[in-house]
Amino acid sequence: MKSYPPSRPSVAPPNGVSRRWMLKGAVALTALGGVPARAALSDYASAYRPLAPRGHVQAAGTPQQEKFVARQRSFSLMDGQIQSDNFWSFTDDLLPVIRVPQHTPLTVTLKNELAEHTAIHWHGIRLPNAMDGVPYVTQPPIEPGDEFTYEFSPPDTGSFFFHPHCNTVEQLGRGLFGALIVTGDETEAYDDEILCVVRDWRTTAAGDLLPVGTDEGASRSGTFGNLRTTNLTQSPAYQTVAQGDVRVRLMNLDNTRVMEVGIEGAEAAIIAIDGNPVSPFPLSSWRLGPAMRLDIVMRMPTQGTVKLFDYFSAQPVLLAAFNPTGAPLRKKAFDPAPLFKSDIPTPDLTSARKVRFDFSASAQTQALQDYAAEGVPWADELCLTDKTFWAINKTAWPEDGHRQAPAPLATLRKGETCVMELVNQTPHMHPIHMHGHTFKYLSSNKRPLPPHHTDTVLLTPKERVKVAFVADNPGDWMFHCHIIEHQDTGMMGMIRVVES
Ligand SMILES: [Cu+2]
Repeated sequence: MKSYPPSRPSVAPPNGVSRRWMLKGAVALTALGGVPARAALSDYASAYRPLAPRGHVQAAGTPQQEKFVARQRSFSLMDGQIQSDNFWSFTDDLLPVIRVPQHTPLTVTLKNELAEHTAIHWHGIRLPNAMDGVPYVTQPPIEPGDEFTYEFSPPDTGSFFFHPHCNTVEQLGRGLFGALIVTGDETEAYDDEILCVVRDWRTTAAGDLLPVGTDEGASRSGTFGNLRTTNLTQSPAYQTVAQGDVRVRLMNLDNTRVMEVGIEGAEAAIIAIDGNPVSPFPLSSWRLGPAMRLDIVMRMPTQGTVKLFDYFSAQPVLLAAFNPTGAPLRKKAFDPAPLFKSDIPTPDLTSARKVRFDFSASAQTQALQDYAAEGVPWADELCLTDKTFWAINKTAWPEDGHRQAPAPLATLRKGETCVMELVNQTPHMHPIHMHGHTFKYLSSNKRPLPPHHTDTVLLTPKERVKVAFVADNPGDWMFHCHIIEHQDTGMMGMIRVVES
């Protein structure tokens, strides 16, 4: 076994960037000490071309069908450092990647050959409620031996992913996940594209999987893995890419880890956040909680290695390294092609309903599994744990002492704009995700960020963030922290959107 963090190759920071490298390390260290890195809005100022107006309607492609079989499989990663016949995956590829054009009908049939029920939630996709993949809430659990077919046409372009929504610590922890890329957002083709899926694995000394969380982790920042991977190889992953403007689709698909990413050795710009196009602005560093994605364009140099770092660690961790190949493709100064604007409805802030959510520790400690023992239809031992450490508005999922489905945290009328104030009362970070809708980021009391849309808002300790969205998608939608152990131990609720 190698020590943790994994040893990096003996490369020094690129010439000329050592000071920046050191500074960012210092920022990360400061943040680890509980003081989040601060940035001013001016740090995100950009002279690049802004987001392109939608201006065209993407034609749907040929309907696409996928067949998944969730079951136990054997995989060996990192030259055998992780070797287990007890991975759980959707396909014979541990990391399935679906690419589908925007608005194209996508059909995914999931056969469950696990020994427990499962489902697929399509993170960030604004789809019909019945396709959202939350057992008991949007569909019956897919029991062992059963099948369920998901059918939807992704309305938004971008970098998304999917995973189960019960016993998620274990099911996602053992490998039930994949990437969903919805194409059709590029105004000009980039010269190359790279998918970077970053996640940790917890293993025994022998390399077998240890997917379960711990009470200690669940009640704090979460349980961290001991081996870091990029695209299922040991970080850093090395890749050869074209000498031009290269798109990187970076996904943090870890259960727990918050990263602060940056690129050294190339000019780089952020072009999309959680899949949602933004007017390109320079990438200095960007913080990504679990489930968060970032699309970057970098101008590859004619020579030299470009490095993707996670600075949110005692020492910066090299996640990936890119080496240029072929002939130079771009001669003009770096000005990344912007993406097409998304079709996310514009919130009407003048008539918005304002709702405040406080994320805090929970006062509840009672066992909850007796709900399942009593046959409560919406609950079982896979969807509940026997611990509640966390709460939203003092309510843990499920509500204390009630023998009924938890009441919605809020009920919204279809079409109304909701402004949410998300208040983190804890000393920990929480990436807050809502299903079926996409937030417009409005403001923060600590960490002002440029205008963008997002499906997962990272709250730093004691931070207050305001977001807005149009509640245009009827149904019961989960609203929860995406540090999976926090979700599983109470920091989860539901928001109902009703036909007016
Ligand atoms: Cu959390």
